[in-house]
Amino acid sequence: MTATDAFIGLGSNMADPASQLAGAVARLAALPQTELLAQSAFYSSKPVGPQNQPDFVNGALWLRTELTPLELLDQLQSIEKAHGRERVQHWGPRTLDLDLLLYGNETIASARLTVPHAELANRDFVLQPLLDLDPERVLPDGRSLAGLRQQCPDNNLQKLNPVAREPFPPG
Ligand code: A4P
Ligand code: MG
Repeated sequence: MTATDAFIGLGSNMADPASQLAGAVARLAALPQTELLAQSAFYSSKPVGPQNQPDFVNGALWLRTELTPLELLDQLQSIEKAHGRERVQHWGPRTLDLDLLLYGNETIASARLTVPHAELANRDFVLQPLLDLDPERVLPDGRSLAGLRQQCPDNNLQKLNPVAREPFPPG
């Protein structure tokens, strides 16, 4: 079975967001048939969507996995559930949101899954953590993350204290 590089976006704005993200990183690092290659810095950001909610903390992970995209989505959703995630309001507050941002160079459009993530190009709190991990990365349609970052709206991204594990290139 060949392994595929997958990038996961993490977000939280409830119940101590930075520790929600840290807990999620530990769970993602322990996924079966999956290796954690690198972790971005965490950033605070102004909410996109309803404004009457706290700021978010966002970050991203680089995984190498033998799980299929849907198997990975199942795992992400069960981790969200373990963190007490309840789906109440679209784009509303959440204890933990895990998005499959990129899966290799694949484009997926199915009922449960859109990859690359539908809002990736419009979100500095997704693009900047991805750029931390892989500044050269290009989307399946040929657009570069760096080019998208220059054009996307500003959500007052602030880098938080360095996280325990600094990004490192995959071996
Ligand atoms: N789904 C489809 N594609 C994917 C994918 N690539 N990754 C489906 C994960 N899930 C995907 O998600 C709804 C459905 O999307 C899932 O059942 C899955 O089958 P959800 O998380 O339950 O619903 P939601 O919150 O209504 O929408 P969604 O799309 O997750 O919201 P987003 O786009 O994640 O946005 N502002 C800041 N600053 N930082 C944030 O992190 N996040 C959101 C949520 C809004 N504003 C934010 C932030
Ligand atoms: Mg989501």
